[in-house]
Amino acid sequence: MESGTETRPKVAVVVFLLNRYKVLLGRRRSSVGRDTFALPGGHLEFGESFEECAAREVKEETGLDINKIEYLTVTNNVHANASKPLHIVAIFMRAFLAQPNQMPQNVEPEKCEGWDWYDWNNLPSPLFGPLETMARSGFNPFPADEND
Ligand code: 8DG
Ligand code: MG
Ligand code: MG
Repeated sequence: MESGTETRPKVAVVVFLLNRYKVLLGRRRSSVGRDTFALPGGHLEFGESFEECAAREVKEETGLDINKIEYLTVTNNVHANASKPLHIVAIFMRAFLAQPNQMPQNVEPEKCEGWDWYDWNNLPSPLFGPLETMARSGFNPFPADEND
């Protein structure tokens, strides 16, 4: 196998951080999905639970503390057009702010232009591919009883 080519899929954990009817999104500066709006998240580390990975990635990328972390769904994504082909199994979680008045910080400015809250009914464009596909399919990350 050519050096630098991935030989196995990677596992990523991605978080719908919910606040009223808004989600936290940031415009990516990373090579995969550059300039698109995406959720906080990153790669599962050895020995981590999905919940631990969600809390760690959100903290590392936004400085926010989250709770009520729950599994939602999984997608299988082959990014054939990336500079280096990538195959990612993405575990989607949802969570809420541990302290409701926390403000997101752009802790990794080399990877993200900044974080902001976006209304689920008025999402920015372009969304990162896997997120775009989910939103278009009618997927809704909010708990069934959340209606404000
Ligand atoms: P790490 O070094 O912190 O572990 O990784 P990262 O730099 O934070 O990874 P990432 O690219 O932000 O996320 C890993 C993969 O997750 C990404 O390459 C593709 C997949 N992924 C999706 N949807 C989303 C999404 O909405 N947001 C993020 N961040 N990743 C997503 O399939
Ligand atoms: Mg990360
Ligand atoms: Mg990330």
